[in-house]
Amino acid sequence: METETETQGRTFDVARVRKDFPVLEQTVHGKPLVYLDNAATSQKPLAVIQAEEQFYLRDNSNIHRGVHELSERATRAYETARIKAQEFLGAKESREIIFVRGTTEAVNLVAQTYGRAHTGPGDEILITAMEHHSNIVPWQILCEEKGARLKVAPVNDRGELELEELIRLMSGKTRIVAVAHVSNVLGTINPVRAIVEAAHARGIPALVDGAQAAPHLPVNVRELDCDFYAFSGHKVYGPTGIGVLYGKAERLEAMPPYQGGGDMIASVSFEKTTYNTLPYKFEAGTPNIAAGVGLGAALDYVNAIGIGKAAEYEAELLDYATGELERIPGLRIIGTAREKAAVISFEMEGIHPHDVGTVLDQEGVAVRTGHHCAQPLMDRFGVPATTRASFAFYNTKEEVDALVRGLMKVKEVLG
Ligand code: C6P
Repeated sequence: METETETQGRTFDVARVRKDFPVLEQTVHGKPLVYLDNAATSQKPLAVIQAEEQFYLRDNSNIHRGVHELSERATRAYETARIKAQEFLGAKESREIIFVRGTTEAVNLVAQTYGRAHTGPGDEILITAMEHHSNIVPWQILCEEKGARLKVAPVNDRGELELEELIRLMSGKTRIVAVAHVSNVLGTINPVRAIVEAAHARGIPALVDGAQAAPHLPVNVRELDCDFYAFSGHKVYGPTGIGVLYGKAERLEAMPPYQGGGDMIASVSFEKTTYNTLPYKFEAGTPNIAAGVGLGAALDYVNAIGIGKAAEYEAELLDYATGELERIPGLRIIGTAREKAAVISFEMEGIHPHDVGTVLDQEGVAVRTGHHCAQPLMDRFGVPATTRASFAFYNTKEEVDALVRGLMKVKEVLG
């Protein structure tokens, strides 16, 4: 008789994929590790680990500065990663790819440059109720500084964005619309193409927080037509400390620089400094070069897997896990959008999420508990915290079964 994994294997060879992730082959508290905290950070395939290692073993040098062989190699590797990111996002030009530390820095960059240049007293910044703190707080800082107002579009009880309300909130005072492509708590996939279109029809630029989308959905910034798109390397099977801000060239050209320092200048004198061309104008100082190289390897890896195929497989896992969790008495799933990525937040009647997570950990099952950096969304659903299981293409239905067994244990111990 074939196992569940073998059945899945006809379309997606998860057993083979898992071999690429050495970290998955371990026991935790004497139980096989079941890693379901992928929305926080995903695990890294050997190809990524080796790319970073090889960089430090062979090519380590600073970039854009030296004429020597190592510096040229390092520069080539870093700039090749930029082209890979360009292709991954379907951007028109590689100079539209700004390397940053992650999604958080990308949003702060836009708020502090585009935002500061275009926002004044009485203006509005429009976001949604399902944003991560990193797509809320940078805008609040801007609003506070400029005397502007943060407007928030609501979500319904299923955790879907109320699109008509969002569009109704767009006004002549709106300076930017900033929305998550996929919610890190609810898994909701937002209709970003429609949002961008509505914003543009009113002359408003749009930023998309793609932190939870880039690892799970095919993304094409030219089709979305968004002005800015941000994602983090560490969620897309790459290293921490590197991420991407995509911006349309004409927007980036018109923006003031973010930070001052080396590499972002064309010339410096005490009287006047002129700035470098794109993308370097926004990349002051020595970046995380090895992580950039690792991100390039991660994008190669994801392309080889095929993000569309991975998305189909993850959708299958989501269906299975949703069905299994719904059968557990007293468990309520928060976030039941029709368009959903493989993230399941839930609460268990009478049991604090922190205790759920602690018991699951003893069973080898890693989930995240807490407010998931989305406190306003917790308030919207009237909960202080949730337990969240988030899946990647290396997870299996057997691991979903292990989660369910762990939750039965939680009920036995704490229920
Ligand atoms: N969410 C989670 O467990 P950084 O930390 O810069 O790589 O990504 C920030 C971020 C921005 N937007 C969304 C939608 C996110 O989910 C995250 C990170 C993690 O949900 C860590 S809090």
